[in-house]
Amino acid sequence: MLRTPPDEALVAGRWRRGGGAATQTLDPATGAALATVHAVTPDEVSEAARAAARAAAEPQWYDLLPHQRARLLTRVATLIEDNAEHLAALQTADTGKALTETRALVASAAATFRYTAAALETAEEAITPSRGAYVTLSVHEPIGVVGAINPWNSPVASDAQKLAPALAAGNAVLLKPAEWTPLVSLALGRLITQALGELRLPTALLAVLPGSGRVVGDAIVRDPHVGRIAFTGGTETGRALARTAAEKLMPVSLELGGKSPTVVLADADIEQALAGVMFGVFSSSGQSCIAGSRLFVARALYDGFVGELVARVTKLRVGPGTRPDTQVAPLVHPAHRDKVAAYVDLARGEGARVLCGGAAPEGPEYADGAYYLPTVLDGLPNDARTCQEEIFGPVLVALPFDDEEDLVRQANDSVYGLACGIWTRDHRAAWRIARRVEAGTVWINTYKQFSASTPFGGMKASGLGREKGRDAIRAYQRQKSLYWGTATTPLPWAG
Ligand code: TXE
Repeated sequence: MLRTPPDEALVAGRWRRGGGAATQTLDPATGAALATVHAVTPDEVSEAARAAARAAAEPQWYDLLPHQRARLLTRVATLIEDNAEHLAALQTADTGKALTETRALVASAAATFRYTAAALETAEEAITPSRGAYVTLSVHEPIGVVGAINPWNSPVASDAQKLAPALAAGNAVLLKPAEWTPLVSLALGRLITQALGELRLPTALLAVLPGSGRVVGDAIVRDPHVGRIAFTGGTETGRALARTAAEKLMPVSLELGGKSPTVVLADADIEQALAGVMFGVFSSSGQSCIAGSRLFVARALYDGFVGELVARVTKLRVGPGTRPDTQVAPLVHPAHRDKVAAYVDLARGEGARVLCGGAAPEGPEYADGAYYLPTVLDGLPNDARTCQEEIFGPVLVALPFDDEEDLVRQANDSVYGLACGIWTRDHRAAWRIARRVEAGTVWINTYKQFSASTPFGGMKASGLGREKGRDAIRAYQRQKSLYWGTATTPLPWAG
């Protein structure tokens, strides 16, 4: 029996029912109601932000040395590991994702906390080369209060990617989960408050504030105590948020959408490429910013490769996330499934061939869930809307290319620049293409691998800034320079 967290938000260090509107979260596999969650109000956001600012300034937190703050992160990592099955089941119920995927996301959340603790303990400040009678140091200090705003697709992992470095940096954090999927963030918040309590740290260092983006998200961004925003979500939302942040001259990091090219060269290992292309776009039912949703195949291979791909895609197992053999689980919400279906209708209108999928699966086991069949389209030019806009569902569009120039031109002909996959045995071609494609991450003979130690983020309309890696902590700090005079003679104006 799945335990859902109580209907309580974490405001100013205390768990209590939010004073805003109630929403029902749904299990997208069945359409059944999972839990009721009350949103917080803008006044509660303000209360949480004030309390967070006080907590961030309290000596028992502010004065901790890095290795002491790291203890909080390692404790959270252990608590996540101890509760891994529960968190994975909760995320599967809330987002629909397959258990194999949510288990991996929970493991990655724990790894992020553990890695960030190690990075924190080993991060060094700089003594810069002196150019006079002084010693110069460059040091980093917390910002104070950070807002972390996340979407619905991978909450536990995207929460950890922001919370771990923001806390490591010495801040307090206001976390806003997405409207459709608040449960895992609320459960994670409980674990972090437990760790804060055990270490006798102020619980107001974390707030978990469910509610809509328009009301709660906006209140977080505008709050005068909030000095930095870390955002993952849609490009238009990110742009709007950056405009508000500009008024406050507040730094933002934006992890936004993508329409990532995945490229099969003529000499590719076909078996690997077929599996990699399918995994790259259809895992998470395509609801992944890094989904390899535009497939470019060398023209000589095109018909054979796409034909075999379609034969295999039709055999992918579609089912509830809880079934161990499910490969393509339901989408997050019926409304999102309808949006994806509308995109496929648009593709038909643009003249696409629907090679497989293009509909919800039939049968009583799918009737009440937000299912959509994995879909392969082709026959469209790269400037069609279907090839340019992020669909965020199990929809792949295939295009041929003639040569490397043609490939790079088409791959870069996109507002996005998040990721790219290259399948080839030619290491020189892989190198050339990897360096020429505008993408924050390039995978060569692999796809969707992720590591806590490797920076992640987008170019162009895919975002600003990087998450993960050693530098993630620094992105949540302010840099300060210190000059320490060593002269025994007075400055020129003395006397
Ligand atoms: O994202 P939103 P949505 C893409 C994907 C998807 C589309 C819309 O194409 O179909 O975006 O998804 C909060 N001020 N991606 O509607 O609206 C919101 O409450 C402050 C790509 O879910 O961007 C949620 O917590 N916050 C993506 C978060 O922002 C605001 C992942 C994201 O919501 C706000 C998800 C505001 N004015 C969707 N408005 C990826 N790159 O992984 C909304 N929010």
